[in-house]
Amino acid sequence: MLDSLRDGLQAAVKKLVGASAVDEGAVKEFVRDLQRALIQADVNVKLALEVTERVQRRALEEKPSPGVTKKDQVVSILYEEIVRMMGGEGGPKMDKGRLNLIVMLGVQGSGKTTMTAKLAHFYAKRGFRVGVVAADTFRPGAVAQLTTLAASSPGVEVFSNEKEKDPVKIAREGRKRFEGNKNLVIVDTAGRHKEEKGLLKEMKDVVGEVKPDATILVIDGTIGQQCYNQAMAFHQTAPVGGIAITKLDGTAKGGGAIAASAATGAKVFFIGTGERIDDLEEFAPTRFVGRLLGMGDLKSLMDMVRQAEVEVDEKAMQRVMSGKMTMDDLLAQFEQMKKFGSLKKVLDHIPGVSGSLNAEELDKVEGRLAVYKSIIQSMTKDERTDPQTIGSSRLRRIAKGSGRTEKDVRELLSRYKQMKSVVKASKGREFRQMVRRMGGE
Ligand SMILES: Nc1nc2c(ncn2[C@@H]2O[C@H](COP(=O)(O)OP(=O)(O)OP(=O)(O)O)[C@@H](O)[C@H]2O)c(=O)[nH]1
Ligand SMILES: [Mg+2]
Repeated sequence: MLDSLRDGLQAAVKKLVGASAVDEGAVKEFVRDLQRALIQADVNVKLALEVTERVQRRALEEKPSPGVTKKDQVVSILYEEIVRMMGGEGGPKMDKGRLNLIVMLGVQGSGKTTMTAKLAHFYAKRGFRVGVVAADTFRPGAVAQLTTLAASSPGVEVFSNEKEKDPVKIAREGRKRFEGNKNLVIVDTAGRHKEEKGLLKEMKDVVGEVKPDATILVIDGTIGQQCYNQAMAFHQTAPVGGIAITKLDGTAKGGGAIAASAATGAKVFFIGTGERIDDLEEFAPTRFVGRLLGMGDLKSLMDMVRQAEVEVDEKAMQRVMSGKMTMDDLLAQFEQMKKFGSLKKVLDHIPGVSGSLNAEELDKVEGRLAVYKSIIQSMTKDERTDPQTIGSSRLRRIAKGSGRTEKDVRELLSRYKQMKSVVKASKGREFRQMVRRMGGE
């Protein structure tokens, strides 16, 4: 599934990661590769340009956080921008304590009836009392189709009235029938040809009658570029609450999912991956994009990068950069480094994007950090702020207090000095090198 988009994006990422340096030229080439990959995968041209434009601007303007290489940063930006374009995580808001109403919309053959049955099954399994309403009076055999599909999920009840030709009335009757004894009602509607104004009007009337909590627009994932315009047309008639993309098991290129969600601002809630009733996946953009980019656990990587970013104390950073580092700052830096230690583990799981610190170096650092930490904790407040006041008698006291040797204390003091000058000289650029020095000799 989604082979074209995945191959295209992965090739672009691979090329970037293989580049000797990520300079402006490399970023621009990366962006061109992305554009090609997105457009070839049916993402609408305007949208592809928009997203790659953002990637380019951020890649050129933003600095990577400490401990993150430029390459990793650029790949994370791409990831974030695609996820953003897709509107983030989500599904319809459901509450078992009330009647939840969903109306399915979509053109002919998009997979509405199948999706209706899949959703009924999905929510019935999760303890909902589900009723479905067959409000498709256009397609011969529509009621039989829905009844047959729904029959494979016990507990799901189907309402139909084959004598009634007005879908609005059927919707009203169905709603009445299920009110009080169901907590989820899904209305399947007719889909005629997409150009037909009648469909949009009928849909508007049904939505007006049922007043659903959410409309779910069903889009055939194999229709490619048309996804965007189709989603847009529906959205202008009745606000689309969420999207279900079907037939992503076949030759679909996947760009449609991105385009439909961008056109409506609505999230993709579900994807259909086959004709069977349980060929349904809840859609998670982070996982979807992670899969596209071929990165297993990219989300946890992102979470850690973000966490590390949040916890960098800006003032402390300023002090460190300007050479006025205290022992407390140093201690805070140590804590940061430990995080990079675990970050490294995540980076290792990602092919081609691993960081440049090796595990042995980090282990050594971690061992020494524990020693240094206990020493700093045995210092007085004044000593921490101004370690130069530590003469030989204080040094003895600190060693004793921390249960470490005087040699350890001297080592820490000399590391401190060394670090202070290194950091000052490089203005923090050489953070990684600094970590290496800490593990030192
Ligand atoms: N491979 C595959 N086929 C699907 C999927 N979803 C639906 N289909 C098939 O697509 C065809 C149309 O599906 P329907 O559910 O009848 O579509 P519809 O939107 O209700 O069609 P109308 O009622 O005529 O507007 C059927 O043959 C389904 O079996 C899917 O996720 N994967
Ligand atoms: Mg149907």
